[in-house]
Formats: sequence, C-alpha cells, structure tokens
Amino acid sequence: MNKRVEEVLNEQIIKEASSSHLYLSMASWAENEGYNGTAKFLYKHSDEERFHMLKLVKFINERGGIAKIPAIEKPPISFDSMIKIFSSLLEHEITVTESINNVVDVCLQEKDYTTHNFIQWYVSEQLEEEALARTIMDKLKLIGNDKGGLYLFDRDMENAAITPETVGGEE
Ligand code: OFO
Repeated sequence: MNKRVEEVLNEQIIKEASSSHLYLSMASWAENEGYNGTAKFLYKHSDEERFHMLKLVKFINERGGIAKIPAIEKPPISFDSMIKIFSSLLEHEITVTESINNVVDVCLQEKDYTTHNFIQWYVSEQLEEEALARTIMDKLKLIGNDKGGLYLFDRDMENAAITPETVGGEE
C-alpha cells in the first residue's frame, strides 16, 4: 500500500476513534441529565463512529498496510447544555470532513484510485452527518430554554436515525 495513503488513513482512524469516544461521553452526560432519547441517539452515533474506524482498520490491513490502533485523548465529562452538545458535535464533524477531504487529496496525488473509491463512502457519510447536525441545531435554537420544547425534542431524538443503513455493523 502507498505509504502516504497508509499514513493519512491511519490518521483518519484516530479521528473516527476520537469521535466515537467523544459521542460516548456526550451520551453518558445526556443520560445522567435525564435526556434519555438524546442519550440513545448519541450511544448509536458513538457505535457508528466505531464502525467507521473498524472499516478503515480492515481496509488498510486487507491492502497490505498496517493499521495502528491509537491511544485516545480523554473527552470532556460535562457539556453544560443540549445546545453545547450539538454545536460541538457539528464543529467536530466539520473537522472530520476536512480530514476526509485531505485523504481524497492524497489519494489523487498518489494516483491511488482504489482508496479514492473506498473513501467516497466517507464523503457521502459526512454530508449526511453534517446535514443532520445542522437540522438538530436549528431545532434547538428555536426551542431555546423552553423546558417543554426540550422535553419533546428529547422524545423525538429517541427515534432519530443517524445513517440507518450503517448502524448495526453492515460493511
Ligand atoms: Fe462522522 O465521522 Fe465518521 O466519518
């Protein structure tokens, strides 16, 4: 496997693992605050990011590279409010999109069209995740501090899907 491509894919493993860790911490905070619907959504989101990481690990190894399982930085424990959670989730996803775009760039520079093809799945995934995070943020901005609104929001989040076709470990 092309060494530069292997390097950026391994960097992407760190990003996906950090996302999974961060969303897990958010889920745990939401659960302790009584936002059970949001907690369920975030636990699922965390699993989804782990799946993204796993997909990269397997791809690198199958192509003759070496996947490196990284140490992960400790995420924050407290998030203050629902709006804080989802604004940092959106911010985080935007940085992940930038790093996926960087992988695309390197694939093209190195003429690695197989990996370029593989990484397109992540390109569409990021598009969906960013759009979903923006929709959630719009809702939360409308709700503001209204407790009844937040209650209904949380109830709706229980059934909100991230990307249903991938949750559950399909490869
Ligand atoms: Fe949403 O980060 Fe994975 O790709």
